[in-house]
Amino acid sequence: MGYKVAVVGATGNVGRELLNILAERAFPADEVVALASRRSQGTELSFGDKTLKTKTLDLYDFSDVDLVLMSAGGEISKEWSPKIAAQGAVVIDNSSAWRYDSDVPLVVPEVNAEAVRGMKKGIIANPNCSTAQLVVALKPLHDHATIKRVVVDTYQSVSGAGKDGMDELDRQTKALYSLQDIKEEKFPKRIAFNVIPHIDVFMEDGYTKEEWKMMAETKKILDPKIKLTATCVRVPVFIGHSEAVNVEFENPISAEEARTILRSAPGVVVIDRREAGGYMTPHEAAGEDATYVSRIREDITVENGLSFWCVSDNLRKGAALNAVQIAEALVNRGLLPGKKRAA
Ligand code: 11C
Repeated sequence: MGYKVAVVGATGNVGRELLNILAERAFPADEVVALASRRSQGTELSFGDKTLKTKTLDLYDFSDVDLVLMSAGGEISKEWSPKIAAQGAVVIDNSSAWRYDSDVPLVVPEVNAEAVRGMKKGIIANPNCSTAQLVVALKPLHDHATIKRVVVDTYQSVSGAGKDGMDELDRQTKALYSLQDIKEEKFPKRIAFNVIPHIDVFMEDGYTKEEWKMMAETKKILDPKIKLTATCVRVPVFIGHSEAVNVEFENPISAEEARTILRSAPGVVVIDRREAGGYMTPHEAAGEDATYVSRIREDITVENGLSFWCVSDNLRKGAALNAVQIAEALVNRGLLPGKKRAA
């Protein structure tokens, strides 16, 4: 018997990708239901070679659902995840609503799959996209040489801000080419042919929430002793987040050792030839599952330091793929028993 799976927020960027990935990876589901707000009722979505008609979240009865993949934002998750979990389904939530709750595991399977066993509220959190790819690359290096401090600068695509973000880049680019006025709606400044050093709200200390999330989530997933400082920047790329990462270790590690370690690390693909084009860009990572690492080199200004470049599809490893991998980790550990349903 397979599971009954509901995808909440199914019409969004990540929701659609969740349906794609469930189908691609042949997740053992007998039934997959697409749910969204009333506005989207009836919207047709692809699920493998099938078409699903979107149903309304408010009206849905979750009593025979085993697994809910939630990607409908923090407010909806705060309201619905506990209600759904109380009916016995496991919720894997893509928002930031539950990530920092000590009773909710925050999981990147390549890094801390066993943390799923710590689920106490029936909810498991998926990290922010910029954190997911970073910890996949850092984990094997941390195991080898113990990370002290990370300095990361991100180059984040507009799809991280949802479909509205993608539409704004598209609209502004067309307007520029046709000499029309540029309107800023989703982003605080023009994003077409520009970069914006601001993602999510500002915090009192001058960091943005996106930067704070990278720090807090890396500590929770990988190691609370790691110090991390981030500068998060929106760039005019549709899909794929990039990161320039500088790491200081307790113990020596050469660039060649790091390359060898990363080559056999789960979820990582090293593309690192020291020549024009011998590195990965977000355009090439879009639609792919891996976290790509390039430009690995020793930091000549510090003892035991490395710098590298890291790229991944923010809608896949940064969100939907990671959520489905968490579901697979539950299945593989017998932690998603499945409800008895009438035949
Ligand atoms: C962005 N990383 O690129 C954000 C999107 O906490 O899940 C994901 C926000 C989150 O804008």
